[in-house]
Amino acid sequence: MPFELPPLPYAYDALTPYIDEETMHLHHDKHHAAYVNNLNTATEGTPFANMSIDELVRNLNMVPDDKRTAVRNNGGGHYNHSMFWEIMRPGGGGEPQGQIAQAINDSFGGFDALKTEFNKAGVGRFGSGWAWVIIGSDGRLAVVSTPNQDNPLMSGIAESTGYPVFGNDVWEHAYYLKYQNRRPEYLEAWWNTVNWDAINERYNTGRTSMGG
Ligand code: MN3
Repeated sequence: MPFELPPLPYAYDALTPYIDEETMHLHHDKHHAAYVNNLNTATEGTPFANMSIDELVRNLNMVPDDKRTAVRNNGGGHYNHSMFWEIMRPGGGGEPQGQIAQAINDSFGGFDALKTEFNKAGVGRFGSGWAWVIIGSDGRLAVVSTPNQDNPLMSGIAESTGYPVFGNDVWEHAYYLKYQNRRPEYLEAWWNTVNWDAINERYNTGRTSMGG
């Protein structure tokens, strides 16, 4: 099978009390696994099966019409969740570190302002989707949100495009067992899980890929 479910890079209970163990099992072992399986079914026997997931979500316009929706939803799901596990860690959170800290100050005027804008984007996403911090075409960071499993690499398809430095999953499957309908509480608590080292790595990758 060309696309594979990456193992969770820490224990299932490692993000407690912010994200509970049962949610992590369901989210990784069932939801993410389903995106990978469905993506493999949709791309089986096609050249898209040999692309990296990054390349695939950047080139959805190359996918034939009859497969594009399946690849958009499940390829997006695979990319987004692979990113999501990476940019969290046990003992995470705190103030931004490294180059991203400066970029946050330059683009938002400070971390508190970023959190306010990001949480608002997450609360404001009707139904299911993601809140993101992207590198925009002007090279600055910006907060956007996308519906479903779209992501900002899907140029020509997503509502907002750019390089996704990090994002938070606001589908109910990400938080409902612990937070029920309290999405704002989940968004606030989630900052205690972020892995600034991994976010700095993605920031550098994004700057390189955008030619800046
Ligand atoms: Mn999810």
